Amino acid sequence: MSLTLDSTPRADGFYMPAEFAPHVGTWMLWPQRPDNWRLGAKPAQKAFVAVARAIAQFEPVTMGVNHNQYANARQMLPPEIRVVEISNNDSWMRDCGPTFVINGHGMVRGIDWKFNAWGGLYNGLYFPWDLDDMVPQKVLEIERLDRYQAPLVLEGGSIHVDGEGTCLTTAECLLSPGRNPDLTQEQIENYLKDYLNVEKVIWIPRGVYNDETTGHVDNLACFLRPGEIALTWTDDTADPQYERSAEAYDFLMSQTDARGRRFKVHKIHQPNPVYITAEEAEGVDAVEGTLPRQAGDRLAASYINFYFCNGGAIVPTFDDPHDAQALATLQELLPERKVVGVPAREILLGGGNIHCITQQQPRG
Ligand code: KQY
Repeated sequence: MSLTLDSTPRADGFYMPAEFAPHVGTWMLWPQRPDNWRLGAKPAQKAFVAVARAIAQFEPVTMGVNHNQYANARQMLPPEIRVVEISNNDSWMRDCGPTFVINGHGMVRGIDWKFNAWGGLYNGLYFPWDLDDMVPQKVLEIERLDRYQAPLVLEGGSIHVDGEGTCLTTAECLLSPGRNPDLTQEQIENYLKDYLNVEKVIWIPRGVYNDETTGHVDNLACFLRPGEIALTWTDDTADPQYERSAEAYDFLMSQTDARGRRFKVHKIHQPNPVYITAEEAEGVDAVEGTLPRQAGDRLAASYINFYFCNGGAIVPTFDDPHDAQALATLQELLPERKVVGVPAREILLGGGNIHCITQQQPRG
């Protein structure tokens, strides 16, 4: 049975654990829409398979797939990956999927946020998004987990928690007019406190330059452990990312977390600027209502968009001279895990990266 509850996680003693806490598995969705993924999503499907395989070395993976791609996904994915039919508009499980919460007694529930494709009719990235919006309910039904319905438009990529009372987000994203224009910052913060059960929300001003999510935090910064943050960085003062990363660094250094700790911030140098080629742009169908892809557009490439799984960290690589340093630095910072690089340009071309296409289901 999966009930819809009318209380909040905070009222019931549930909270969102950090991504680096133990998982029972990972959820993903299969890419297919030709107006977002080039060449009918064939290259993206291979990249998603590589990510799923990398995660499956560490924990079980479930792939949700539309009915008309079931046979193809089943055949492309190894047998240890569970494939289930879940209708969806696109494949961003981090953003449209449930946020799982746990209590201290082994129980797990899910938060079903409102999803409007990163900005609804104001500046959303495609229309419609009704199938994506039903993904949390379906995942929770499959797992027989109870569901909280949050009265807030929010994607999972716009929040990170340390599991000890602190939430990281960006003002650029959560205060953007396409999401909750009728709510004040204080009201949004109170919802985050009630649903994630956190004590403190850290509002970093802006996310990554040209990020089509309007500045999701998961591309800019993440917790490595309580009190420690990794931040995407560039030393090139002429790069528009420089002032965003410098602003985030200065801001984070001025803050303390819910337990009063000052943050230790580790800079991870970004890849060289990545642009869509003419060939890549031509491979994407032009559809009114979907964000167009144009040759020369700068993509929001960042190593921070990586995913923690049990004993591992799956990190995007870009065939870039900075790849090796990013992997080595993350490995040094996460000695208890195996850091695995997966080529991710095809995922980046769709507007996100490895963190955006994955969703952890925590162990209760
Ligand atoms: O979380 C993300 N980065 C997803 C972006 C959606 C892109 C749709 N084109």
